[in-house]
Amino acid sequence: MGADGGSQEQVEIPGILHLDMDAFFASVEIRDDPSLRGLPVVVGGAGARGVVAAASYPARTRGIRSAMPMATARRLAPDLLIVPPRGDHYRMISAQVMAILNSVVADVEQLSIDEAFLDVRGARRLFGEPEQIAALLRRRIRDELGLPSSVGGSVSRAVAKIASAHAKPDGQLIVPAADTAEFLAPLPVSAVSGIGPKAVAALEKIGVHRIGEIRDIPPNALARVLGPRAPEIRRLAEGCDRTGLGRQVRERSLGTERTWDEDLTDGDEVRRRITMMADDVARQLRQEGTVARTVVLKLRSPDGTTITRSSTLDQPTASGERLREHVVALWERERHRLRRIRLAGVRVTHLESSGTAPVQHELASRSTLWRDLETAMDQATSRFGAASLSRGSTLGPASDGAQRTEDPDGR
Ligand code: TTP
Ligand code: MG
Ligand code: MG
Repeated sequence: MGADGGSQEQVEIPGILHLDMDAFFASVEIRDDPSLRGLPVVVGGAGARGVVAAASYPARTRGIRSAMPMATARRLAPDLLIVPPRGDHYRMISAQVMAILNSVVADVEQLSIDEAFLDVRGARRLFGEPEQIAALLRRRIRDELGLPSSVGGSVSRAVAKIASAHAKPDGQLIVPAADTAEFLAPLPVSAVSGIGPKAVAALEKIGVHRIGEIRDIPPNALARVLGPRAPEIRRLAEGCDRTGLGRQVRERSLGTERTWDEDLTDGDEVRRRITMMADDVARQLRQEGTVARTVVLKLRSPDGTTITRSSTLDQPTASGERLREHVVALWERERHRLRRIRLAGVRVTHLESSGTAPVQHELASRSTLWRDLETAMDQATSRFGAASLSRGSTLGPASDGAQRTEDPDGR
């Protein structure tokens, strides 16, 4: 670790923490009424249609879980103690928990009422290594609020979340970067947040039960089962995920679209327009320091028929050249469906901060070339305005000689 110098070393510190309160609503009720301690307690509606919101750990040893019908819980534990929920009270205590986290760590991203991600890499000088910071946070929550919590730590938010679940109840587990794949390997695939029952069933069909087995599945087969998230989940299984905070905004998208007064009927013209849009979107990505994993092409004909097609990249990118390749390929595939185009749009989703996204290793020299070129274009654009520059292939035949001619019909 740390062989590649300062910033690499910084990335390899397991300083992404996930803190989650243990049996949150139930623990609050037990704190406020100590006679409940050690008993099978649930918080939830006691009526015929009641559901378990939270179950104390003694209730869990009887098989009781959140979201279970109360009738089922009662059957599992006839001595069950049911406490009606007090939403405002839990929200107030949640705010107290978050205040403690924010008093120690600058980068806190609250995820739900009882959990947050923290990036503690900047807090080390003041408070020590991630293990010590995790212990400090848990101790303060215990001392000041009388509540148990658990913390997981890793180089990646996804692994930190798995580690906190692993550490429960009332524990902490910090997974060093080099041990990540080994830690994940024996865990069931359902431990990965976002792999739901459907994906679990599909993975089982191809013989994958544990996270480690994901590594043995060829990329194409995995993509068929997991869709666009396949590359991300493979990287996770390989211990290579480095996604930090701020990914909560991932459903954000960014893009541009245009409607024309006169329909576009010339396919090459459409192609030039969407190429320019891809460049524009890439420039927006670079301006805000993000990279995108998915690019979406939208086309509408005058009669309102709309086609939306997306393509997932193996590596997230902010390169106009990469986006262009995908958008043009989508267009080539769909162009026979729409004779006239009234509206076209290019949009990117699955955004990540470019600081935390994996570096693009493959095609290093070519993509470096493009990145340099595109950075130069950004600088020129900010000095002279967007109209001053566009790539050769958007300009049509005259200037195309300067470009590589990957374009199948050469214009
Ligand atoms: P969780 O953190 O998912 O669960 P938990 O804190 O009860 O237990 P754990 O120790 O496993 O973290 O949810 C936090 C609170 O959100 C939980 O105490 C009650 C509420 N909640 C519901 O109301 N319904 C649900 O289905 C779930 C999962 C949680
Ligand atoms: Mg919890
Ligand atoms: Mg939670």
